[in-house]
Amino acid sequence: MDAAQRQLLIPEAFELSDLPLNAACQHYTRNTPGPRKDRSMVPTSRTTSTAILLSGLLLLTSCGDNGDQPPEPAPSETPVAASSMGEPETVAENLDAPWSIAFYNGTPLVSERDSARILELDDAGQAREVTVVEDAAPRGEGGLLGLAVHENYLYAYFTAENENRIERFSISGDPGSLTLGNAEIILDGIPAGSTHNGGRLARGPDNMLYATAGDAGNREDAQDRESLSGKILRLTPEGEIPEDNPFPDSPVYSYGHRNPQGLAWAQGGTMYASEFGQNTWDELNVIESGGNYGWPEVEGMGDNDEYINPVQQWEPSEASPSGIAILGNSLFMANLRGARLHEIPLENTSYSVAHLIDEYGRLRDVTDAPDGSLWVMTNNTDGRGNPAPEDDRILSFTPETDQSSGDESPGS
Ligand SMILES: [Ca+2]
Repeated sequence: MDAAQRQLLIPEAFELSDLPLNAACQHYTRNTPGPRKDRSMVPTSRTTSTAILLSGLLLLTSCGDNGDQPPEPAPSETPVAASSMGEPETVAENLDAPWSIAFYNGTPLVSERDSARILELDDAGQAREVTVVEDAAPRGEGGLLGLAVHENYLYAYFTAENENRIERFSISGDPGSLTLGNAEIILDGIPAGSTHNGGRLARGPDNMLYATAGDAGNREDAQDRESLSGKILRLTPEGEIPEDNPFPDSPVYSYGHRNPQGLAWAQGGTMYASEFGQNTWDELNVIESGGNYGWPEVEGMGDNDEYINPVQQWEPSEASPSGIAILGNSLFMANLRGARLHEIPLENTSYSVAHLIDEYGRLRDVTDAPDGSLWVMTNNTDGRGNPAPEDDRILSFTPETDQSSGDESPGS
């Protein structure tokens, strides 16, 4: 863990004593409860756990239903700030089980899981089919999943007949007539299943390609570093193994994951990933090279130093996270079953605010668009939702932060 990460992890938690507790209870959800009943949380070398627990107890003891408590004096400085989402603009509608958004020179490209189509959107939100990924074999949660762009290439993660695979295609042409070149395999042999295919792709700030691979239903594989499932993978743009990967000759960057589906980096390089839990806890993790995130030995927070704890956890009914994005001083997380967008302030990642609860149904992805807005993708047409006539949709929000509590927003 580098200094920047440590700063994010062990931060102003104790400054919560300065926060007006009623205000904190109103706006923030404490999502890092103590250990499960069969465990005892003991102070460990991970100061993080202790800090989170202590700050959790502080709020838990203060967030009852009693609204009669006298107001606390207002602080001179609020340690966390939430955004108001405002009214969205519709970017696109009538998409069919869309999964991911990537931008090529400002033009949005969208994947559809079951049709295996890659679409480009024009300024009016009209979708044009650029291609259908030929080898995709959609089934269950598998199909055409994540997209990413690096230079003049589009990368796609998809479920093929017997595996998950990453391919890339050269892009040429102008908006409205983009054309893809022949498929080039970047990585194949990622185990596939009817569930837990991972599938998010992202270009890191180091210009490497990152991919999330689920455990494909074989949970023990997540701890097997020889297996590609239950991992976050890191490759060069050409599909080679970077020399500074943590394990020799391996694309494995971190392991012990169940079904991670969101990737984002903060200014300064801290890497975040969202992850579906099984029955108990969904996770937001700070990803370290070579880190072991515990699945299937631990779901959510544990007390074993071998495993890196999430910075925050949620019950699946209130989360079930897929895509994440960072805008300004907040991380936003799209949630399927929870049908909401979580905002996690980067300066205190053990807190979150829930936006859009049940307003647009299941949410698959969120991304920071080139115009500085936040695009949110719904996921109601894949058989698990209750689609509105316009679904599925991409909506553009311009979140406004209530209070500034740190540096000027860097923008992104
Ligand atoms: Ca974990």
